[in-house]
Amino acid sequence: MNKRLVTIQDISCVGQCSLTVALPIISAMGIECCVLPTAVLSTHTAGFTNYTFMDLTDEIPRISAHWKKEKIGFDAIYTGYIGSFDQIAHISNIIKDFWHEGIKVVIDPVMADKGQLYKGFTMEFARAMSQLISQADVVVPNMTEASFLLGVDYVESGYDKAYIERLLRSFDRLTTADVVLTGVSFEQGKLGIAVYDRQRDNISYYFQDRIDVEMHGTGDVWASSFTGALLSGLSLMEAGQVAVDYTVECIKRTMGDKSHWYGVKFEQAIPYLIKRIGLDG
Ligand code: PXL
Repeated sequence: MNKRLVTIQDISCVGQCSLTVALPIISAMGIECCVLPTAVLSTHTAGFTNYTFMDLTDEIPRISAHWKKEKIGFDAIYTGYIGSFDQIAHISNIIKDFWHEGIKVVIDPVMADKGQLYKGFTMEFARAMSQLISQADVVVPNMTEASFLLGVDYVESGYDKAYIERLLRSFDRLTTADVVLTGVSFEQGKLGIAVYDRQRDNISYYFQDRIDVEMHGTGDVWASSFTGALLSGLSLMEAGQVAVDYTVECIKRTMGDKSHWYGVKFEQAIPYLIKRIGLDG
């Protein structure tokens, strides 16, 4: 059955993140991937300087109004990097306008990592994002984003399962969504996800061996493959595992090439991803 998704985030023309990652990955997974670009940048903002930026905020309601008129509907809405309060307000309206029974709204609250907000993001923005996630079915923050959404101090390491479970259950006051927390680590050599399945009232974990390199765009690779896997019918945990394993494959294919510092070579691992979700036969 054809599934149609719309992803709402910027297009960074060079840099292997946001739309240039979501569109190919989700399409390769056999899902029709419509796009709603929120801005056009010449590159992403992490490591490049003097990048161009064209804001498309005013186009967002015009584009969605046209879709409404054409009676276009979606099986899922997946949001990533969002640049402003106005964009959050438009996206909130789109989720209301396009909502129907069975739609999956996946919100990746892209705004921070390693204890720090990304360039241009503020605490007020984090508060607005914490309101937007009330409209989600699944939220996929990293540890830093979870802390900003909940208004608690970021803890880098040394926490235990009880801490993670408290953190996940704190989302109950913001949203009824399932939460998949990324970047969880209880021991130095392992890194993975904590999956809070609200319907089953269950929290479970999945880890891979930690690869000691930092690479841009891995959050978007993870979230795109997770969303594609979820929409393909995998459970929350299965989708999370596929996304972790695919992200690791992408990192392995990029390591050792010092010139490739701005993203991961996710394209080369697409055959692996397709095989994992059983679409290769
Ligand atoms: O990968 C998230 C992302 C998306 N879009 C832009 C970014 C970043 C991360 O820095 O700069 C423009």
